[in-house]
Amino acid sequence: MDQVTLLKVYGAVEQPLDLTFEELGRWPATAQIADVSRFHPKRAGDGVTLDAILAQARPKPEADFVTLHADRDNFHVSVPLAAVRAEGIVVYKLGDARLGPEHGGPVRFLIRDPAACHSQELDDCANVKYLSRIEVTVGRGRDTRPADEAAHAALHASQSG
Ligand SMILES: Nc1nc2c(c(=O)[nH]1)N[C@H]1C(S)=C(S)[C@@H](COP(=O)(O)O)O[C@H]1N2
Ligand SMILES: [Mo]
Repeated sequence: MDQVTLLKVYGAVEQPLDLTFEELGRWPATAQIADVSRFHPKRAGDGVTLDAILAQARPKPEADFVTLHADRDNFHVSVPLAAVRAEGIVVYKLGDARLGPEHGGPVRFLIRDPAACHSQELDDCANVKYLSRIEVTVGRGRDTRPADEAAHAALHASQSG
C-alpha cells in the first residue's frame, strides 16, 4: 500500500483533499464509473465522478470555476463549475491495475459528452491527461487550451511520434 498523492483538490473549498489511489477506490459504487470506453470508445479505464469528489471537498459558495492542472506537460483547463460538476469523471484505474501514461494516467479527466474542440466550454480539449491538481476558483483560472485551429494542430503535431 502506498500513500503517494495522485490528485490534490484545493482552492476555494472547505475541505482540501490529497487523494491516493486507495482513497479514490474507496468512494461507494454509486460514485464509481466503470469502463469509460462505453461512451468514449477510444479511451479506457474506470473512474469516480467529479461530483462525488466535490461533495467531499465542498466548494465555497462564491466558487464558480474548476481549474484542471496537468503539471507533467504544463497543460491547464478552466471550466465553469456548474457545467462540469455533473459531467466530469476522474479516471484512475484500468480494471485492477493503475492507469498508465499511455491512457493519460495516473489520473485522467474525462467529460461524459464533450463538444468538438473549441466549440464550447466543455470541449474535447478539456479532457485533461496526467491530471495532478483540481483547483476550485472564483472566476476563471489558468487555461492553456489551444485558442484556434492552428494552435490546436500544432499541439497535436508536437505529440505524435
Ligand atoms: N495533459 C494534457 N491533456 C490534454 C492535452 C494535452 O496536450 N495535455 N490535449 C487535449 C486535447 S487538445 C485533446 S483534443 C484531447 C485528446 O485526447 P486523446 O489523446 O484521448 O484523443 O486531450 C486533451 N488533454
Ligand atoms: Mo483538442
